[in-house]
Amino acid sequence: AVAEWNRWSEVSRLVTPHPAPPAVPPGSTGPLASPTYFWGTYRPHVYFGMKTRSPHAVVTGLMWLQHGGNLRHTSEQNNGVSRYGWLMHDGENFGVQEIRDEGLVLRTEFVKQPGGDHGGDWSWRVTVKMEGPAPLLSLFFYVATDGQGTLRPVLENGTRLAAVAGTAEELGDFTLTFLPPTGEGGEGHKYASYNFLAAGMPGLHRLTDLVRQSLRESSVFSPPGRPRRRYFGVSSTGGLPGETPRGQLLLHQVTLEPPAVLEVTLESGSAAGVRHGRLAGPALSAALAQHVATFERRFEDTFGLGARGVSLPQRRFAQAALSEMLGGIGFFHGHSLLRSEHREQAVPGIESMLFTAVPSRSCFPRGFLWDEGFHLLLLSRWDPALARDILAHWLDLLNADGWIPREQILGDEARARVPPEFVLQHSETANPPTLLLALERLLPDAPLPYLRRIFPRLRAWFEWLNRTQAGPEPFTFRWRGRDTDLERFLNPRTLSSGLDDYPRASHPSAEERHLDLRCWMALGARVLAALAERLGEPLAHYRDMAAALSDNDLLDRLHWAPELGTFADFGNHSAAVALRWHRAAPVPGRPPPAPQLRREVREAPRPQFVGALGYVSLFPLLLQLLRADSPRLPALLGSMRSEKQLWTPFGLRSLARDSPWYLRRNTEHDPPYWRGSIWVNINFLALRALHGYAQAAGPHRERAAELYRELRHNLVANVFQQYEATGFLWEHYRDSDGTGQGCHPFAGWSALVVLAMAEDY
Ligand code: 6A9
Repeated sequence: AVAEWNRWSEVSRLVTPHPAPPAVPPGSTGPLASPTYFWGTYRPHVYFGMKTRSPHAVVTGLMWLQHGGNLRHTSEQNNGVSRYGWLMHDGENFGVQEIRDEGLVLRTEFVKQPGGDHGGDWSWRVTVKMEGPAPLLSLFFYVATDGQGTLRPVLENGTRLAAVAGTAEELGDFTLTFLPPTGEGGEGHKYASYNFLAAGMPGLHRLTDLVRQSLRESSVFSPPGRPRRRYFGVSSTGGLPGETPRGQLLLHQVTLEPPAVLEVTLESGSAAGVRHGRLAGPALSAALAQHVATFERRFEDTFGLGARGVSLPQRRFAQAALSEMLGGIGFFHGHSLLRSEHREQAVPGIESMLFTAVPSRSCFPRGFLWDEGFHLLLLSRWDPALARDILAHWLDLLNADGWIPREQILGDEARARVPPEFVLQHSETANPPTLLLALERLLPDAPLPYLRRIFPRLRAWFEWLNRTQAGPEPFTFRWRGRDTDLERFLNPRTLSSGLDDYPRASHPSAEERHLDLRCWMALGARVLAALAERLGEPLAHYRDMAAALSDNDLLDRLHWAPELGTFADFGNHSAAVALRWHRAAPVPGRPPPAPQLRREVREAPRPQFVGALGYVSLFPLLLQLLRADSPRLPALLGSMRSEKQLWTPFGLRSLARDSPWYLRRNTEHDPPYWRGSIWVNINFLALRALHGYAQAAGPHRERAAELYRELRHNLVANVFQQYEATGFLWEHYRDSDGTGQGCHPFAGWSALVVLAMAEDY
């Protein structure tokens, strides 16, 4: 009975919010407290859309269809949309995006205008042009409710949805107006056909299907004096059968031949008294021009790239990298699905809301814990208040134990984009505490009341890490939740570390000590000590811990591998492992069994240091725990600069070229990931550290300065060159030729290149 009770209480703690007062004060995200952050492009998983920061927000969005092609809506990769991304976005009031889709060029712009008590007004302008022959093009503008609010269509001539009058809880009354299209440059009348759809909204993740299923090739486009053409138009006879609606969808379809300019305005009922005319046409052009000028000025004031003589194409690239991160900020609501060691079935997590940037609008349009710390390094330079707000949202995800799930898959829309095997968040799984890296930067200018609110939560989170990820000996740490299936992987992964397939001890065990985690804990203790000091709270605990974890002799004793000449993990390890094809014995009368790739261990594992030179080995340098006069620095700098090991003309590769795991697959289906590729987040840490060592007096200062200069040049030049060639930032870059790899666009931590360009660490 006692065991039963314990199990029950552990599961219930898992889904109980932490008792500390919320870091985001109740009401502070709403339209009265934060009017300029109420509406935003907080739907990074669609090419163009906006919503409010409300739990059951009204959402707006755009789909388009080149007749004969595919319906476009959610941000994808490799679907023929060869480029998309925000060229300018200030994270608050304005943005300009360019999309290229098989000869079609769309420019999507928005401007917000304050006024009233419900987040003010906004306007959209969508400009479409064709490079090459112009097919018939349909643009679908929609508005939907999800759980609350009502929408009323205002029709013109029975088929043109001229406006939508709506009302919702936090948003109040509003009017969305679809202005008639005009020609290029906003001139003249543009011939167009119209369709409209009013339907029950079965869930936001079903929107694309709903619209696709309602298309019928029965509409006719008949411009005066020209041939008539049939096209696919939405019709209420279509739709998804048998689903109970969660809200309403109203959709306005405009069909025309590019070029054209289309404008949409949202006017808030409560701004009626303060508005000076509608924000459309020439007024919208003027507002956009003014925002562009302000953005340019603010970008230069913040990063000073012009003053350093950075070329215009590189400056445009840097603006786009920052803008994609800002335009990638989302507002999510819902709960995660959790796996507890104490329960068979998935446990629904705490109902929460999260305001966060995302690593990638196409592949990973949701929050990731350690990615966010890197995002905040950049965001905190552009808009410290925004960065503080995002950090506070993350800290409010803390449960009673002090745990924050690594990947935030909140709600159906987010869940629809994740393969089922990745959905469950495991309650023993940590992730590097990079939020503290960001806090270290925010600390000097952050208001005390804010710091006071977040302190208890940071403390609880750090204590959770300290308690649950403790290693086998004092002052050692071990990532929990490594893969346990020993036959399946060349090297069992360590997803919690963020470095997924980076080679660790071949046989996961409780004896392991992980170097990177120990360094993260040293950094965490240092930042908490600084925070406690700023608040006048007791700090001895953190100061002592930081001192112990930064003690270079102790670090040497626990992690310096004399036989390898580097720092390393320690664990039960065999270097003699390989994947081999296996065929089970055939059973008579049955088809021959399919061969399987299985791991063979040719030499028994034993407790030893793990010889896998790469990012993990560099951590004492990366987080600047090594003293500037450390006798270990030359070895680390040497491995960094060696082309046989980590150096490439494009940045530092993740794993040494002479490592047995270099570019090795982990299973038949898992290509190498952190086994050679160049990752911008770690290269950024390297630059930051080299910059630090180049500034500190010590015997290795010159060498550090030299590496710093070369590495910065290589990294920036390659990420820029790949952007010019492909139009995207990428998840990681191939070490042999610098080619962008993995997901794109990936303006998460790859956008840190902006700080490297600005030499702002
Ligand atoms: C898979 C498949 C397209 C992996 O950037 C987010 C994370 C990092 O935190 C981590 O360090 N990425 C890195 O190793 C991507 C993780 C994606 C996991 C979900 C779903 C979707 O199909």
